[in-house]
Amino acid sequence: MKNLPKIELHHHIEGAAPPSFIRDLAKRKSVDISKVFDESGGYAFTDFWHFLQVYEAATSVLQTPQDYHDLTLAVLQAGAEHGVIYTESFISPDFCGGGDVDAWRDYLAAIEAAANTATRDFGAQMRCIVTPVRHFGPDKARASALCAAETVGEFVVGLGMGGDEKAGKPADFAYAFDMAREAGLHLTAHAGEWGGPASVRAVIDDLRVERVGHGVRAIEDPALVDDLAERGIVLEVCPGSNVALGVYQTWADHPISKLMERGVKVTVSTDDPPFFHTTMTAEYENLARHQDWGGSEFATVNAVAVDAAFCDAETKDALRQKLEGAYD
Ligand code: MCF
Ligand code: ZN
Repeated sequence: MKNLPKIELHHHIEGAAPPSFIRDLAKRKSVDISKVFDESGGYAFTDFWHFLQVYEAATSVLQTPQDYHDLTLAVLQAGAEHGVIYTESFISPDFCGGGDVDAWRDYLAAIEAAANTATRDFGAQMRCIVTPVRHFGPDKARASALCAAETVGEFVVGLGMGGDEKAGKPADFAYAFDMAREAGLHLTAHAGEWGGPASVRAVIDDLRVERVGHGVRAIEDPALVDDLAERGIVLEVCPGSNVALGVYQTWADHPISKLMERGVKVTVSTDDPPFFHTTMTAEYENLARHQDWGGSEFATVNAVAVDAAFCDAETKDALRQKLEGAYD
């Protein structure tokens, strides 16, 4: 399973930082973030809202373009060890340069340089989805969307939104998403994790996204499930994240297979792998074990992911070639 080629569409750059990477940076910068770790050295959080706080505290030690360069390289290398050949990563100008376009360009250049090194050295490709943080509010989202619009291209391919689904309403962010769409960016937003099915409906209607981050609680509204299937809206499903954060109690309870059976396009990602003690290999192994997935399901999610990826057609063709026959 480990070496099979995998496509990952939902992945937060800071959330992929191993605890050791964060601990070393904190030590070098003399920042005390000991409270984010448990006794065994992993990230410690009790629920979703605590997770958001720990995420922000842990990643506060990432302060320079060089830090993001080193992080990106480490993260892509770790992914490549689990067969990940293509990643779309959420990166936020709120964390990289405070929403200032010039500073954002510096961070982006460092991240893209690391991505190019990873492609050369590990065969792992990456694209950036500029991602405002919902609980930071619409003004910051607008600044992020401007950063995205100013840097759209081969590497910066989308605008996303992560964070607390209960903060504000999607319509508050429509200006930012409209600006990004007009600049030629693809669109996705987190919903249907803590916000329930209505939150999925809202990002589709008010932000007009092509993909939904998580989206799994759509399963609670049959009409919405039919709508997602008919319109071909793709869900970036992160089962291990959902189980770790308690959206579902067990892997067997997770609705990913039901969504697939109902005709919804689903993909599989890790979200924030070290936070949730997961990897792409672990996601696939748990799906095989608890949801009875085999070659055909794995081939399908990867094919859907390539179709739904925000990169150019040539890159997609090359990915399809790498996936050809891998799950037969
Ligand atoms: O998908 C998980 C859980 N649901 C919502 N948000 C996040 C997840 N992992 C990180 N985030 C948020 C977090 O609030 O995304 C932002 C963080 O501030 C970073 S996006 C580069
Ligand atoms: Zn996420």
